[in-house]
Amino acid sequence: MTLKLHYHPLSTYSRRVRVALIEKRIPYEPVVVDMAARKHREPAYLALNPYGRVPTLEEDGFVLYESTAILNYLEAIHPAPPLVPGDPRQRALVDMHMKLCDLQMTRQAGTIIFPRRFLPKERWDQAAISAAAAEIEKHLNILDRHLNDRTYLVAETFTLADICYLPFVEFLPLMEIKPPPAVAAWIERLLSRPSARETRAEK
Ligand SMILES: N[C@@H](CCC(=O)N[C@@H](CS)C(=O)NCC(=O)O)C(=O)O
Repeated sequence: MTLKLHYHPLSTYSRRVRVALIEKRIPYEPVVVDMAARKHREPAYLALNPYGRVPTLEEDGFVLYESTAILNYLEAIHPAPPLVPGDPRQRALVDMHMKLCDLQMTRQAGTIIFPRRFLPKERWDQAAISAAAAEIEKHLNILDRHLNDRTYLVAETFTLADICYLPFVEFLPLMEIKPPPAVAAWIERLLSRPSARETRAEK
């Protein structure tokens, strides 16, 4: 059984999966998709993932995309060490936070991170960037109240919910968003993990 991960080193969503693979010590074959050369838009890759996005996981003919689905699959096939709590309520809370991360943070972050990383300033949509930043700030204030007396999002252990946020919170300085105190402390905990250091994007 060989796991192949099609990814890009600068991709935030791919980094979620790379972090989980490292945390769980799962061997895999990394396959870099040369997005600068538009390989993700070519028929060979679209045959795997018709949305032309990374990451995509491939395992003996089984193909899975969407980072959160991949995270849940890795948890199912490699339950140890666990990245979700066994208790059904705690597990449901992990799912809730994973969903909220995509709804309240990553979509908005994409509006800011992509142009700031990859486009010249003249092409930035400042109104869209400001609106997205305001939404993220509102969300971080909610998270701050939640994290006030907690180490991680759920059950005092590092879970898939924290992993979902990890690649995105690294870009708060680039987004010119200052995290409130409990969020800042949590971010420091996340980014100091060896799996975070090992997968840090260059840009
Ligand atoms: N919802 C997807 C998002 C994946 C995604 O948007 N990946 C970006 C790279 S970080 C991508 O492939 N973008 C290329 C494109 O949309 O053309 C997931 O969770 O995997």
